[in-house]
Amino acid sequence: MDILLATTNAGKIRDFEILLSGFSINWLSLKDFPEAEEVEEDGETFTENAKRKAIGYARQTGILTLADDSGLEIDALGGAPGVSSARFSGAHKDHSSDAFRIDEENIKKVLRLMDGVPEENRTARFVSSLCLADSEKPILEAEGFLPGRILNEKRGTGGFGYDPVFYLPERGQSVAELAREEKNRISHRANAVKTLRPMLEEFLKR
Ligand code: ITT
Repeated sequence: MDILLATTNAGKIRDFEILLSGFSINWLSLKDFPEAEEVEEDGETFTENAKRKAIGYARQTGILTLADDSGLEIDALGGAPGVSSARFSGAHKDHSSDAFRIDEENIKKVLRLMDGVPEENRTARFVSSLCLADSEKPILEAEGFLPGRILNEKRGTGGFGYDPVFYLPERGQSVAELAREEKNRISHRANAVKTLRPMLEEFLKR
């Protein structure tokens, strides 16, 4: 069976290469549909945006589509950047070549807003919402979380997005300091895929 993994984010694609191995699925990417237009993400929740992306790309391509909407919720900022994580600094991605610079701007804004916030109030979580949909409706949905803390400065060079400022106290490392395989054992996205996996296996048997 063909399924389109619909994301424009190279970091997510690298994570999914590990997370989605082992399914008997022919995974397609947006490179296979260069004419597809980016779907508007104006929902109020990760779940809603994942649904919009999955249905939006399925409608354009006629292929079953898996989408991920994800981001960072910081308690001291009332849950921000939340669904605005990708555009927190105000910069919007036009080409993937800008992704690194946009991540840097987003991180700078988080560090600025968190300046002076005491250790005990720096709690946060990563969230990943997954949706598999056809052109009409969601078919499977799953969510995963990763709790942690916001650092005072960047640490590590791996991963993408907010990984360098997201600290895992029980490991004594930021997510950007984890090996790629390690991140993909414990991440919010890994936890969402853990929930999705049995449902997807069941769906493939139908
Ligand atoms: P698509 O919608 O095309 O998938 P996107 O980058 O716009 O790409 P989102 O709207 O879901 O994706 O935004 C996700 C934001 O959260 C973005 O700023 C990422 O850098 C950040 N993010 C998501 N997962 C992350 C992870 O595993 N580590 C660090 N940051 C992450």
